[in-house]
Amino acid sequence: MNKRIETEQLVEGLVAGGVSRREFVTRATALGLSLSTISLVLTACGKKEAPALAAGADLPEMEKELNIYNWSDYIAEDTIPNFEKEFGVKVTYDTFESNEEMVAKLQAGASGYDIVVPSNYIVPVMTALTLAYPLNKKYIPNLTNLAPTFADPVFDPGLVHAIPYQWGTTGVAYRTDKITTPPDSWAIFQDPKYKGKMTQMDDMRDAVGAWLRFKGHSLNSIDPAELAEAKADALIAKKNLKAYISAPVKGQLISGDVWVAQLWNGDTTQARAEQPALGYVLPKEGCNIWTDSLMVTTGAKNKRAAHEFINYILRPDVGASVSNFTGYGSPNIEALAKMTTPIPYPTAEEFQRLEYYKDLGASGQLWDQVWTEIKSS
Ligand code: N2P
Repeated sequence: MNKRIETEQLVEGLVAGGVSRREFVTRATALGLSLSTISLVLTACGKKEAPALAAGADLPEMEKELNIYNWSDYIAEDTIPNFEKEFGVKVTYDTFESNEEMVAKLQAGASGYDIVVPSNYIVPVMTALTLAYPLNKKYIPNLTNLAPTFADPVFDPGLVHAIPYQWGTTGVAYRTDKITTPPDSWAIFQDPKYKGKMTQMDDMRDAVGAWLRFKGHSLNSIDPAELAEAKADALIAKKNLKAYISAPVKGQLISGDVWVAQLWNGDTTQARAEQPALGYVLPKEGCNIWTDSLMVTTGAKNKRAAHEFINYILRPDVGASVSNFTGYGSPNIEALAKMTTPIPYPTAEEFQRLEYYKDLGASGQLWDQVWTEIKSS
């Protein structure tokens, strides 16, 4: 059956009540609908099967286990062992490479994860999908350590579901011994001189967003003509790319298999510890800034331990040690003061080149289509 007709029938089933919300999410995901589209439809159809969760409910005594699902290379080596020792909690720790991978795992059900780490634009989507548990602030007194910029974020006003963990940018990492003039534009990926030595992120928002900015458009554009233009530019670049790959590209930058990679600032800093000939630039056309947050899942079996972990991360010394390892900015103002190389929040001038992702709403479907066409051609 044609995808459009199947999608329409699925939405009709949801509206008529023949298709449950859970079944809708499973089938819509299988049809390739974006998370933002799914959440938009669910929101429009009300939340009958998922009554609003009581915020601020009292939690039981500390549990003995905690299951965390975080981005790779995104915590200091001693953060988890120290928590386990101090609180007598056994932590199971798994990693993911993209927001989509993480949400898909939760939607599949029974993941067992108590804490996950979504990026800003995914927080409202997860809230609409009722995957996020409303936090009880009484168990998180260290919240007062958050810098004012992070204390009431647009993606979660009042910090109801998500507590800022790290922030960073998605720019360009390059080997300073191979590319002697710092690349100042996304145009580098279209230069055949470095064919086979370059990579872009394996992430729809990053890979397409770069080309939108390249032509002076917003990273959040939903204009079909602008997206068609971005697709054309992405395809010119694709001829020169070795792969679409995210965090794991670090090893290839270190070895010299890759010379130029679209990458996050902190992961570049981590790679630089092993390969000093690594630079990082924010292209002049602009790029993405993001905030990732700690979120307790609705299905968490260890909610008290999850709250305790968030409060622990918000300690100044723990926050500083996390950011010293990851190379990312800390939203914790007390931690910043203790960091070896504190990363200052961007100035207003720098912000003119930076943009946060926003949820794409129903246009997520158009983006999905553009990304699928880029990857398959
Ligand atoms: C972890 C970097 C994750 C940041 N390696 C993506 N928002």
